[in-house]
Amino acid sequence: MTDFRHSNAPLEMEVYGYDRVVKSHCRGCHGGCGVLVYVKDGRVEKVTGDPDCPINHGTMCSKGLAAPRIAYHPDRLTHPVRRVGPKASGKWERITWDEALDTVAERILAYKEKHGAESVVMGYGTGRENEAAIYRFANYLGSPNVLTAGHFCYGPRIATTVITCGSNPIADYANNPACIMAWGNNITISNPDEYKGECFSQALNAGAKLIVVDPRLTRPAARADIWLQLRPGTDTALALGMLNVIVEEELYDHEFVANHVHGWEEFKARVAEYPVARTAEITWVPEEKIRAAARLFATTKPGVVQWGVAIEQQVTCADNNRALLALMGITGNIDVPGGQMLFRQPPIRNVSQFGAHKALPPEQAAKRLGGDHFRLAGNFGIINPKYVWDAILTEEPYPVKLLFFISSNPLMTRANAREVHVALEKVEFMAVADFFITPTAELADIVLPAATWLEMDYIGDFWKRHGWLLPRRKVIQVGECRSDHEMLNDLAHRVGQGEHWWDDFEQGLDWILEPSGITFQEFLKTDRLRGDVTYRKHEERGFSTPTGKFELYSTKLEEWGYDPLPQFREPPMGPVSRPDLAADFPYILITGARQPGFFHTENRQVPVLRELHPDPEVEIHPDAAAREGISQGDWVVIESPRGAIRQRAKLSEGLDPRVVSAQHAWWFPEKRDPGHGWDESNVNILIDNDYSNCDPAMGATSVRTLLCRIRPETDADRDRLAGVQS
Ligand SMILES: Nc1nc2c(c(=O)[nH]1)N[C@H]1C(S)=C(S)[C@@H](COP(=O)(O)OP(=O)(O)OC[C@H]3O[C@@H](n4cnc5c(=O)[nH]c(N)nc54)[C@H](O)[C@@H]3O)O[C@H]1N2
Ligand SMILES: Nc1nc2c(c(=O)[nH]1)N[C@H]1C(S)=C(S)[C@@H](COP(=O)(O)OP(=O)(O)OC[C@H]3O[C@@H](n4cnc5c(=O)[nH]c(N)nc54)[C@H](O)[C@@H]3O)O[C@H]1N2
Ligand code: SF4
Ligand SMILES: [Mo]
Repeated sequence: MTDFRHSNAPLEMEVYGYDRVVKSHCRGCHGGCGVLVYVKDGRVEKVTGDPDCPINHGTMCSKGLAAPRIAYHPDRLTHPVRRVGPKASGKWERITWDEALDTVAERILAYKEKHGAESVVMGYGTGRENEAAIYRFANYLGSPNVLTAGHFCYGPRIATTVITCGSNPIADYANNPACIMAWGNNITISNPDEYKGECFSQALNAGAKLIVVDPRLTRPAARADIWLQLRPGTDTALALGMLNVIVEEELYDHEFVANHVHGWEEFKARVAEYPVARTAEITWVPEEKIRAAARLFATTKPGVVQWGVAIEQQVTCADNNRALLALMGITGNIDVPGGQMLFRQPPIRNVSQFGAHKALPPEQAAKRLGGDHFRLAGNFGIINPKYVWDAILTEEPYPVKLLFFISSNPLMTRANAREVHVALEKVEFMAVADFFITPTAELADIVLPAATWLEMDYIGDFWKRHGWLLPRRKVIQVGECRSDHEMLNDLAHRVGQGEHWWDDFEQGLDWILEPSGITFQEFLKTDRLRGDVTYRKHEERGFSTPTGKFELYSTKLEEWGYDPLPQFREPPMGPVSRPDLAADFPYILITGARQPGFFHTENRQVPVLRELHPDPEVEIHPDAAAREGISQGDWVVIESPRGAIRQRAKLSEGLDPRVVSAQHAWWFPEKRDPGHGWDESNVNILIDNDYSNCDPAMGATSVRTLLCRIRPETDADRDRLAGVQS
C-alpha cells in the first residue's frame, strides 16, 4: 500500500483502484484540513486526511469525510432557478446562468439608480472563504452594507485584538503550550478558525495542563485539570477575578508589564473591583477554583487561551475578549514560542486589499446602516442584522430593496427569526447562492447553484491568522454549479465594475499571489506557503496600536466614548437583571453548542450525518427534568417571552440544574413543504434581537444568555408547533 507519510508527497498520485488521488484542502467548515481526494470513473469516491498537512496531520471530521455525499446529493441545486409562484410557493423554473445573472444585475443597477447603492445589501454568514470577493463587489458598487455574522462571531475577535495588540493572537500548538485555557470553546467538535482540535489534543497528550471555562461538561472539560462551570454570561467577571489574583499575588510578567503595556495603573484599579469573593458570587464558581485556575495559568509557561464564540455572543462581547487578552498579555504569553502568536502571512495581497475597502467612497461609508451606534463594529464595517430588517420593514433611514445572500441561511441563524421572516417576505428582490434550496432560499426570486470545495480552485486559508496558505484544487464539476468567486466576477462585469475584476477569476488568484512572485498555477505545484515566523516582534517595534503598547486600557474605546477597561455587566435577560421574568421563565437558556455532523443549518439532508443527530435536542439536568415531569427523549416545549419551539430532552448531569442548552439552526429538509419546518425547532424564534440585548460596542446579539421555561409537549402543542394532524 502507498505510504503517504512522506513529506513532499506528489500533488497527484496513482493508487491502485482509483483513477487519481488529488491533494486538496477541505472547506466543509471554515476550512483548514489538508486532504487526499480519491477519484474513480470521474467521480469522487472518498476523501481522507493528508498526513502531511500541518493543520490536521491526516485527521478529518465527519463533515469533511461526507463531502462527496454533499456534492452528489440528489437534492442539490445544479442549475440556476427563478421562482414562478408567490414567495415560499416552492415553484421554480430552470433558467440559464446568463438569464440569472442578467436579471440580478438589472435589479442591482435599477435600485442603485433609484434608491442609491446602499439599498442593495450583500450578505454572507460564517466564514466560507468568499468574504473578500463579496466585499470587493459591494465596495465597487458603492454599498456600505454587507450583512454578516461578524457582529457576534469572529468579527469581535478581529476588532478587539486589533485595538489591543494589532492582530489576533493564535495558540502556537506546534511549539507545545504547557497550559491551555479553553474558554467558551469546544474545539474538538467545532474545529474552528485556525488550528483544529487535533493540534489541541496532541498538546494535551504531550502533557499540557488544561483549564476549561464552560457551563457544560464537554469532553475537554471532562479531561481538564480544572473545570470552571460558570454561570453563562459572566465571563468578564470571571476573567477579571482571575486577573485580580494574578495581580495581587504578583504572578504577572513584570518585564512585559513594565515595558509593553498601556494603562497598568488604571487596569490594576479595575481588577481590584473583582475580589475573588465577589467574583464567586457573580459567576457561581467557587473561590478556591478561581484562585487555583489563575495560579495554574499564570505560572505554567508558555500558556494559551483557546477562545471561542460563546464569549462573543453576549452583551459583554468586547469586554470578554479584552479581559481574555489581558490574561494572555500580562502573563507574558504574547508572541512567544508555544504561546499566543501574532503570525504573519507570506507576502501576498491580503483579504483587506482584495476586499477593496478603500474603493468605498467616504460619503457611501457614512451611510452604513447603524452608523455610529455600535462604533467598534462600525469601524470594521460590521453591521447588526436588525438594521437591515428594520430598513426593509420601515424604510428608515432609507429603504433596502435588494438582498443577495451568498452562503447564508439567515432565517435559521439570526435572532428573532419571525422578524427575519417578515423582512425576507417583504424585501422587493432577493437572490441566494447556495447548494440547496433552504428555508431562506425559498423566499428568494432567483437561486444560483454554488460549487462545493471539491469543485473549485482557491487559495485555502487566505483569510486566516496562522500564516499558512494551502492549495485547493478543483477535482470535479457538478451540473452547472459555479464557485461564488467566479459568479461574482461575472456579475461584476454586468454591473459596470469589470475594470476591477478579471477576464477569468484565476487571474484574481494570480493578483493575490503576485507579491510572492508566483502565479496560481505555480502555487498549485506546491504543498503550501507560510509566512516568516518571528517571535517577540514587540521588543523591536512595539505593537500596532495607537500607543505602540499592548493596550490594557484602550485608547480607541476611550475615543469612541466607551469604557476603556473591561467591565462586567449583567446579561439583560438574566435572573439578576429580570427577576420579574425569571419568576415565569426560571431557566437560563444557552444555545448553539456545536454538533459534530452539522455546520449550523447544513448537512441535515445527508443520512450519514443526520444519523448522528436525528432530532433537535435540548440538554437539561435530571433534577430539573424531574421537577418539570420530563424524561429522557421526550419532546418538550421551550418557551421564552418571544415564542415557543419544540426539541427533544437530553438529560445531562453535566449542566447546572438552573441552565438548559438548546441546539440551534434546525430545519427539516425532508419536510417537502416549502417552509421545511423552519419555525418548529428554530431556537432563534426565542431570541430577542433588540439593540438593548446587544453589546454596546460590537452590536453582538446575546444568544447565549436568555431566560426560558420548559415542559413536556402535549398533542395540542405538537399540532401547533409541528403542524402535525392528529
Ligand atoms: N441561536 C444561535 N444562533 C446562531 C449561533 C448560535 O450559537 N446560537 N451561531 C451563530 C454563528 S457563530 C454563525 S457564524 C452563524 C452562521 O450563520 P450562516 O452562515 O447563515 O449559517 P449556515 O446555516 O451555515 O448558512 C450557510 C448556507 O450557505 C450554504 N453554503 C455553504 N458553503 C457555501 C459556499 O461555499 N457557497 C455558497 N454560495 N453557499 C454555501 C449552506 O448550504 C447553507 O445553506 O449562525 C449564528 N447563529
Ligand atoms: N461541527 C460544527 N463545527 C462548527 C460549527 C458548527 O455549526 N458545527 N460552527 C462554526 C462556527 S461559525 C463557529 S463560530 C465555531 C464556534 O465554535 P465554539 O467556539 O467551540 O462554539 P460552541 O460549541 O458554540 O460553544 C463552545 C462552548 O461554549 C459554551 N458556552 C455556552 N455559553 C457560555 C458562556 O456563557 N460562557 C462560556 N465560557 N461558555 C459558554 C458551550 O457550552 C460550548 O461548549 O464553530 C465552528 N465549527
Ligand atoms: S474540520 Fe473542517 S476542514 Fe477539517 S475535515 Fe472537518 S469540515 Fe473539513
Ligand atoms: Mo460563527
